[in-house]
Amino acid sequence: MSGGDNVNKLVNLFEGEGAACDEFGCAIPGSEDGQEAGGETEAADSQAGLKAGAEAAGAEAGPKAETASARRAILPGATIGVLGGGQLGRMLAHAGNRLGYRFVTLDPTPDSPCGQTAAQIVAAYDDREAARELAQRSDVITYEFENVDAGVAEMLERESYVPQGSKLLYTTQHRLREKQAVEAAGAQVAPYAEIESLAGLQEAAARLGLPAVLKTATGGYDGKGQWVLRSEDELATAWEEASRVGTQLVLEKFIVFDKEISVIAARSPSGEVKTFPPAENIHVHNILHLSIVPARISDKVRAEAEKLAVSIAETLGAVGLIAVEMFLTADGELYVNELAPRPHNSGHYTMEACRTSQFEQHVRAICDLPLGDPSLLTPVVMANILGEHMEPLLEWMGEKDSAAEKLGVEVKVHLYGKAEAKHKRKMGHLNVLAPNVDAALEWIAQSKIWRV
Ligand code: AIR
Repeated sequence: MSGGDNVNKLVNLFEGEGAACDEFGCAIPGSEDGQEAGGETEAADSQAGLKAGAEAAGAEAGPKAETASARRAILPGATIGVLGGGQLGRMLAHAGNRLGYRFVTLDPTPDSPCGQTAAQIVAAYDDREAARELAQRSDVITYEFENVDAGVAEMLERESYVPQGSKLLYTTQHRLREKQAVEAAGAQVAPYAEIESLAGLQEAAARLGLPAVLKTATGGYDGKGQWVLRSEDELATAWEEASRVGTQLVLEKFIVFDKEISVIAARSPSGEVKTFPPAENIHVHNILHLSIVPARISDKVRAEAEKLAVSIAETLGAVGLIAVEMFLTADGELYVNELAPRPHNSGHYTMEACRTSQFEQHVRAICDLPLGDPSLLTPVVMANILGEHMEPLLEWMGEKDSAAEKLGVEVKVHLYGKAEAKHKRKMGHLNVLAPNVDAALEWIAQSKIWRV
């Protein structure tokens, strides 16, 4: 299928307003569907699906179809291309497959988590030819992590259809740009300073006060590229290590928080916005360990956190999901820590606990379908499974779990199909559905899975 065909296949539903564009990513899983994406059959099916959609759109599709502000609904049967082939893409593909979409992912690792469920182009993220092939084979393109090559995303935006756009990706790939954007949306961030030298670090540490966190402006996640500085003696070593990474650096004042929470908002090109219930997040060694929902926060904070996420999604013109991580201080102040323009680990709880999962919502948003109801169906705690937890997890899976029965919890297992169970690598997660979050936390405390 050619790029021109892709455009022709899109259904134009004009709303008169410009489609705000910004970008993220998601990828795909598994083999349960036995899907072989790519190929002729897929193209034919895809066209049939879109044709049906075009007919349904009826008289609304008219001369305005030529305008740049056209809103395009991508209907089931179409193929969604995903830059990045990790677990986020995998779960995105699972949700999208159920709706009738096909997926193709671009990832350098053969048999990637997403590639096990979708067709895969095995190539580096900055391989422009491979990216063009992805565009040829897709009706719409999304991304599943921020560190995809911004130049490639921008090229794809120009040459194919990337409803998220590359601008939000460009913003969130860089901590300084991200902080400025959050401030522009009227939200608070921790006091920060750009660092260009050891002297600059010393000056900023004196001004902001210690403890503080030195972070690389680009490239870090799950605690990678971060140095917590507690005393002046640590500055020189941290500078030496951090400056070797070869990216700009930011020093942030350490916010003494009561809780870390996150809200995931979804926004569609037509401007519909919905938020998922806030999650209360517990990190261990900078990696998310638990998301507790409902978060143990006041109704006032809950409402404020949701309002803030909506404001950020709207001000930044996000399309698809945007996760907003926040610190909540003891006196009720919220500080935005980080944004992620994609499905987020702290939204995995939605898979069984909400009427619509974050993955389905992302598909709906980028395809400009009406958004699903994000309401919570049950209390839940999501617990991550890292490489070191795999052995005890597999052992537990073969056993009858009387603690779960006693506590009235139901444990849903999600594994990502990663070949190597490296220490601290995210391999899967459990959604512990429970009558209340205390029962779920009790089951986790009794389990042997996280005792390693
Ligand atoms: N990811 C993206 N940003 C943060 C996270 N956790 C997901 C994406 C990406 C995968 O982690 O799905 O593809 C990479 O995981 P790993 O274990 O290969 O580093």
